[in-house]
Amino acid sequence: MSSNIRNFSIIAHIDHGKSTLADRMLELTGTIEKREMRDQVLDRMDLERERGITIKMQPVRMEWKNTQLNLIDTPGHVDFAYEVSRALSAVEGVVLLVDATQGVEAQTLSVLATAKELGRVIIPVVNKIDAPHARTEDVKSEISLLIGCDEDEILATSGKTGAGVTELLDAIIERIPPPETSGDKLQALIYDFSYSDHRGVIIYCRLFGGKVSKGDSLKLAAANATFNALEVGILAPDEEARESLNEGEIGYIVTGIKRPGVASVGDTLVAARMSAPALGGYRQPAPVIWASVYPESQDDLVQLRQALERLRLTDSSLSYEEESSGVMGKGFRCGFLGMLHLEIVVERLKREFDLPLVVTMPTTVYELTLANGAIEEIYNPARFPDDGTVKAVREPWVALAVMTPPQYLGGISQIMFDHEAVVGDTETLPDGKVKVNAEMPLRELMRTFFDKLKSVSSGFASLSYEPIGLRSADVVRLDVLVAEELVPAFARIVSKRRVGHEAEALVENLEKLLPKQLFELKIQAKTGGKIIASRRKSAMRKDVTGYLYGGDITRKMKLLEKQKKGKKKMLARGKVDIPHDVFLKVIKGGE
Ligand SMILES: Nc1nc2c(ncn2[C@@H]2O[C@H](COP(=O)(O)OP(=O)(O)OP(=O)(O)O)[C@@H](O)[C@H]2O)c(=O)[nH]1
Ligand SMILES: [Mg+2]
Repeated sequence: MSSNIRNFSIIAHIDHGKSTLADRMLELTGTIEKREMRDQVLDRMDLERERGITIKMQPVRMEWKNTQLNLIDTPGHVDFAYEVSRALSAVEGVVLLVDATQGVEAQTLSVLATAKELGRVIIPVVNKIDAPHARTEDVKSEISLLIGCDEDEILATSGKTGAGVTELLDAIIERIPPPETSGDKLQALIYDFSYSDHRGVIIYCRLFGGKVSKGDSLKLAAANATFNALEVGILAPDEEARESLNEGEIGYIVTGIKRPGVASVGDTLVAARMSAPALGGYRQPAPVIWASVYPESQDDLVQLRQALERLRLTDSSLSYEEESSGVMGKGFRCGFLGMLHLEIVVERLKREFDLPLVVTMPTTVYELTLANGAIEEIYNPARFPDDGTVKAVREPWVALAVMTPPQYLGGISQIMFDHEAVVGDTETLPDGKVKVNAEMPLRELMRTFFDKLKSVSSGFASLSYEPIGLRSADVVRLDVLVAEELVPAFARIVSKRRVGHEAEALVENLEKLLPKQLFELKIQAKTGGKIIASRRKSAMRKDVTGYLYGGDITRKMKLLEKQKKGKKKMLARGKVDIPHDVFLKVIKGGE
């Protein structure tokens, strides 16, 4: 049976055309009718469609020349590398795409390394060959040097026109081996989930051995939880129920489990009796940055906890822990894989669960040695001591590889200097691009370094990084006061050499973003007990409700009454309402 199955993934640097190529495969194999087709059809979340990026891996079953093809599309953004590694543990081979107009980029190297490490068969492909600036032949030779293959092993495709896609589907059947199976006993690796109120947790898995049918009694090995399969089926790309799933296949199983925290990615699904041993599983991803998320009203705390539990089912790289802060009450300290991940999670919480939230400035972790010798880890800037009780601070650093055409080196050196990078050696690659190796504090990488890199290189430079441990840090806490009240959510930890500049930029930005009040608004930045920057925002000229309601005093009173109620609920706020989007903008701006 499984000799007619091929499991593969498409991997590439961001935007090199993975999802668009998948569209053409779905069309050619007749999986999706042409009239039902839309661009990047596998990008199913609203957020993915709006931003034109893939956030979650997405499996889909196709049929080609009597062979069952299970494709898993993967995201290309560096924050979602964990999705790629999970997808790759469910497949035997990969299609490695390289954009013919861009050539090999930083993430090309890192996804290739992941595929090699796992011993996956690699089919190299030059994509976007239709594009006016395609350098198909040059890029072929870059790839052949990179992976040490012959140029004639490299395929050429266009996800836009469909050129070369038939040949690619044939090559997948020829070059990628059918799944090897581990025997008759059920052994399925869980690589993802979804959740529905009616059906509970829905498991997405790859069967390495055995078979699972509707009604079977099953067990999650690590969680030691049993359940009956309420439904089994495949994703095409919508769920399609089947009688059973067989060894080597990829599909879904409806569990009915509604308790949170039972199912985890990387667990093995086995038969409830006579069970096979668990499979290898996955490494837990290590969060890179943390931010605290508080409900605007403490009444929503339980709801926020539920929302996070729910979200974690579909995003296993999110981690969180309850915490409480004096001013803001109870909330959650959440760990993220990067700034984009943070932004996506906050946006999803807001949209999918409709919760007004306060999110603190994201920060990396700091290891403090206190005057009494005790060692403490700080994840929340508002808790960073500001009173001289700290003897030493260490913070995480990363090793960075930047690939760029040489003409942008000047600009890149400048931003590296601004971001406290220690620049190492540079190499010139076969295509003339330069690879710069450097080390920098993770804090500085998170301070919009990536956006600046893109802008000084007109989008041509690319970046990958990995953690290299803790180093000593020269940082202080910077506080913000609005109308003479501390706003803990705006507190941040900044390097001493930049504190003045950062304070100025911050008050200036807030002056722009905060809405006018009925009184003159004071916005101040403070460090070590001293105000170091300050701005005043002038008061509103007249009562705006006046003209809106044409003097209808009862309606106006009602409105004011309503506002008063709203305000009472808002624990995180003082005299001044700080709108949610201001929080988000300040955090995103990173300055
Ligand atoms: N000219 C041309 N443009 C393409 C082709 N394939 C994709 N594009 C364009 O490239 C952009 C990115 O395409 P996607 O398919 O979303 O790329 P991706 O690799 O899935 O991106 P991520 O999932 O975010 O990493 C879109 O604007 C596409 O229209 C192609 O074959 N030719
Ligand atoms: Mg995509």
